[in-house]
Formats: sequence, C-alpha cells, structure tokens
Amino acid sequence: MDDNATPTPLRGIKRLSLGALSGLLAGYAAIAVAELVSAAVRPESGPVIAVGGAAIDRTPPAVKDWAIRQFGTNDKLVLQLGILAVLTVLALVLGMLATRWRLIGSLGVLAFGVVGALAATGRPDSTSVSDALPSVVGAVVGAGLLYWLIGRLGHSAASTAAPTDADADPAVTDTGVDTPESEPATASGTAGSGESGGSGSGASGWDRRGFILAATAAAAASTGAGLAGRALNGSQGQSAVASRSDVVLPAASSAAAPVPRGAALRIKGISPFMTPNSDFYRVDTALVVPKVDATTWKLRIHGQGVDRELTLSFDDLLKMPLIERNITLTCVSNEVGGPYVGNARWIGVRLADLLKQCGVKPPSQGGPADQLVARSVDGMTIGSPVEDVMDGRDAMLAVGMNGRPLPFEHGFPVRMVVPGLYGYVSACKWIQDIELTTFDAYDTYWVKRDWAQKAPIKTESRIDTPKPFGRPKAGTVMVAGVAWAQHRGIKKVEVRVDDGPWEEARLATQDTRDTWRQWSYPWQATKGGHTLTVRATDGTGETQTEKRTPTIPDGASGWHSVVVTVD
Ligand SMILES: Nc1nc2c(c(=O)[nH]1)N[C@H]1C(S)=C(S)[C@@H](COP(=O)(O)O)O[C@H]1N2
Ligand SMILES: [Mo]
Repeated sequence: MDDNATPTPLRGIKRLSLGALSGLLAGYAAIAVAELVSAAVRPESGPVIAVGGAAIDRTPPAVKDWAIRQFGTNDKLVLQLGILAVLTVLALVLGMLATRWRLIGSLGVLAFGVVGALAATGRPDSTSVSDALPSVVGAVVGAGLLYWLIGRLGHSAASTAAPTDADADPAVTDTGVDTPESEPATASGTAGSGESGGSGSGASGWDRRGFILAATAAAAASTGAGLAGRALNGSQGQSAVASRSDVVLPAASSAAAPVPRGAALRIKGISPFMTPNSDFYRVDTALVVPKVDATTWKLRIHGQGVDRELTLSFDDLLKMPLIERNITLTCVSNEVGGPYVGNARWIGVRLADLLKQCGVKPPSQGGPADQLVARSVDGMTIGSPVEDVMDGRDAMLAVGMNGRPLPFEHGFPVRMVVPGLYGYVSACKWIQDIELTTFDAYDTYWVKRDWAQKAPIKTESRIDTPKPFGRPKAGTVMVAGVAWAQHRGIKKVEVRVDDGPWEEARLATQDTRDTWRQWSYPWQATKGGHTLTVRATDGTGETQTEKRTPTIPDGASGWHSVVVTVD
C-alpha cells in the first residue's frame, strides 16, 4: 500500500539520473528528427554534418595536419564521433540541470539548435536558409520532449517556494543535488513507494508510469525518425549512383602511350606504378561524399576575359575530343615519406581547349585573368594559375580514372587534374563552376587559411621498402621506392647508407615527366642498425633539398630516411 497520501516529487540521485536519461533521450530525438528533416532539405544540412563541416572550415592548419597524420582518411569519422561524444555529455548535463531548472534544460537544447542552424547556413555550400531547418525542428522537438519528461519527475525542491522536507540540508538543496541519505525514507525505503503516483494524482508528484511511457515512446519514435531519415538521405544518392553506372567512357582521341616496359618494377613492397582506384589516397573537406547526378550536372565557365560564357553538360564533355594521360597527384599535406601521392590514368577534356573556346587568353598573351577559380558542389574553391593550365601541359577536366568513371570519392562526375601542381591548387573534385579572375581579387578556401596561393609540387622521393624499423636479413637487401617531380620529371635518385657516400639507384624507365618514377638499390646490408636516406634530382638538374620544411604553406621538403636493424 502507498503509505504516502500526497504525491511526492522524485529526489536525489534517482532524480538526477532520470534527468540525465531525459537529456539523452531529448538529444537523441533532436538528432533523429534533424536527420529526417535534412532528408527533405539537403543531406549535408543535418546538425552533426554541419557542425563537423564548420569545424573543418575553422580548423587551424596545424591541427588539420595533425589530424590527417593521426587518423589518416579516418579523420572525418573521428571528428563525427567526437561531435557525438560532446553532444552526449552536453545532453546528460542539460538533463541534470533540467531536474532543477526545468526551463533551462529546454532552452539549452534550443541553444544548441541555434548553433547547428548557424553552422549549417554558414557552410560554403549552403545556398538557402532552409539549411537551418533540420537543427531548428530537431531542437524544438528535443526541447519539448525534455520539458515533458522532466515534468513527469514532479516539481523539484528548488521549484517550490519553500523546502517541505525538514531533513533537507540547505546547502544540498541549494545545488539541487540531494544525496540518497537526505532522501525521504518513503522514496528510498521501499521500491515504488511514493513513486506510484499515477497520472491522476497531481502534477507535482513523480509520475513513474507517464515517464516510462513517454521515454519509451520517444526512444521508439526517434529511432523510427532517424532510420527513415537515413534511408531517405541514402536514396537521394541513388539517381547519382544510377547515372554513374550508365556512363560509357568514349575512347580518347589522344590516348596515353602504353606504360613502357621497365617503368613498373616487380619488387616486393614497392608502390605499384599505377595506383588502383580503391587504394588511391583521398583528401577533402567533405563529411558526406557529394553524390552528383551526371544527367543534371552542369559546368559554367565565366569571368574576366571570357568572351563567350560556356555552360556544359556531362554529355557535352563526353562528345568532345578526350585526352588520356597518366598523371601523379600529390597533396600539399603529404609529409616527407607520407602516403598522399598516387598515380592514375585520367581521361578528360583538355582544359586549355575549353578556355580558348571561351576566348580566354593567358596573362602572357595579354589576358586579364591570372587565376582560374574552380568551385565544387560542396563549396570548395581551388585556384590555379591560368598561365600554368594553358602552357601546353595536360591540364584537364577528368571524367575517368583508371578506365572507370571517377569514383564518387574522387570527384564524380568531373574533376580537374593539372600536372605539377598540388591538389589544393589544381584538382577540384565535384567541380561545377570555373571563374576567371585574379590572385589579387580572390583568395580560395585554403589560401584564406594561410596556405600559399601558388604551389608547384616539390621534388620528393620515398623509400617504400624496407619499412621503417624493419628487420631485413644481412646480405643483399632491395631498397626501393618512388620519386616525383611532376612536369619536370626525375633524372636521378641516390641512396645513402648511414653517413656513407651517395650511391646512384637504378631508375625504372620514365613513363612521362608528369608521373612518378620507381627506383631500386641493391644494398649489401651488414648486421646492426642502419639509416637509409634517399634524394632525387629532377629533370631540370636540381637536387631535392635537404632542408626540412613543414607542409604549410606550400608543401614539405627534406630527405626521407628509414631506420632498420639488419639481423
Ligand atoms: N571539392 C573538393 N575538391 C578537392 C578537395 C576538397 O577538399 N574538395 N581537396 C583537394 C586536395 S587538397 C587534394 S590533394 C586532392 C585530392 O584528390 P583525391 O582525394 O582524389 O586524391 O583533391 C583536391 N580537390
Ligand atoms: Mo591536398
């Protein structure tokens, strides 16, 4: 029997715990509803993606480089998990706060909705205030749910005019945190006692049934909304996926010469000469890989010195003469010895041809624009020198990679590739707009973040095998790797053992000066610890500098070394 005639509010640790649980449920509901609403707006407008994207936009280069080093291509997953962890803690705290100040908890949830909304509308790819909707609607639902759930716990001591519990320690009551010891015996003594006030027993009592019902219903509804949102967001990519499987790449009118025999060495542990698409490094700011439908995709070319603006469809591009070239791509964030470099066979339209069609002239021929700004569907801006893309090199709008339409991660349907320039100043993925302008007039995404405006690729070489801290056997050890100096080519690679003399490595046959070059050096290894160092000389005769520079602002330099112990 209930020995307590008047319904009592829930107190103490139990109240706090259920408050925390309410906070969690409210947060979960907010995110789930936001996911569902984002399916109606844009997948990228959901709060987690938006806040993650905003965080990426604001990450100092040093932290970004650190994250890339630590987590590699998992950096984005780590970021999203981090955001979810922070949101979880905030939800728990807001839930506990709400047990004392019911309205504060809900206002807190709304405040985070505002943060999400600002992040979503402030992203470079946001074109509409509707991007705020997922965060706002989610937060309103979450705030309402928290208010309702906390209401089921009954009024807290703080919210009644005077403490009615004679046992309550004023200091404890002040913080709203009652220890179990200070709980009325009726609440802590027998389970259920004083907790059974039904819906009819007044608003200030602990409504156990109401709480459990509401909490269960909210959890179920949130899960439903979240899953539905996921499914809808996923299906939006389906037309893009279908458009990609429908692509038939035409033959190139200017095919790449076959890779010469002897360009690809068969040495265990060396990077393959052609990097398979599935192994190709990926560097971008996109938390959600843009899924662009090639059948509705358009590219606009406009700006200074453009006599005839051009708008092209994907089919228009495929009907033009295509060039096919092997080109090695490198990221400016690649550390000495790092993995962000890969070689692929690209097929696409020569960019200079398109620009000439529009009447564009390079600065050396009196053209007014010295910067070509490429814009992607996700708001990335990448600026290349007009002079470089029109100087005869094979700068292209690529539609294919290693014989396949571009993978979504690598820019489907169309991306730029310019031999000799780091990716952040040349290789815009998911491109949709090309604007001719000047370096003075416009700073692109990474330039705004202190990276250099112009960044030709620095000569680098890398030891692929043996691996750092490897334990090869004494005798002949094949030291091998790759060297690159795109558009200048590699003329020489040398290896040094410890402080010994530089020895010339055997170079694999050069494919083109736009591709990396493999090398090998048979080393007569003696027992003990050794340091192997490599350096390359480019086609102009300039030897790779020993001077170590950080990746920012225009790429790392220095010699790659590997320490091994010979057994
Ligand atoms: N839209 C878009 N394009 C982008 C980027 C990006 O963040 N967004 N990153 C650039 C950088 S820094 C590099 S190194 C190359 C990497 O291309 P990949 O991921 O296909 O290897 O893409 C470039 N193009
Ligand atoms: Mo990059």
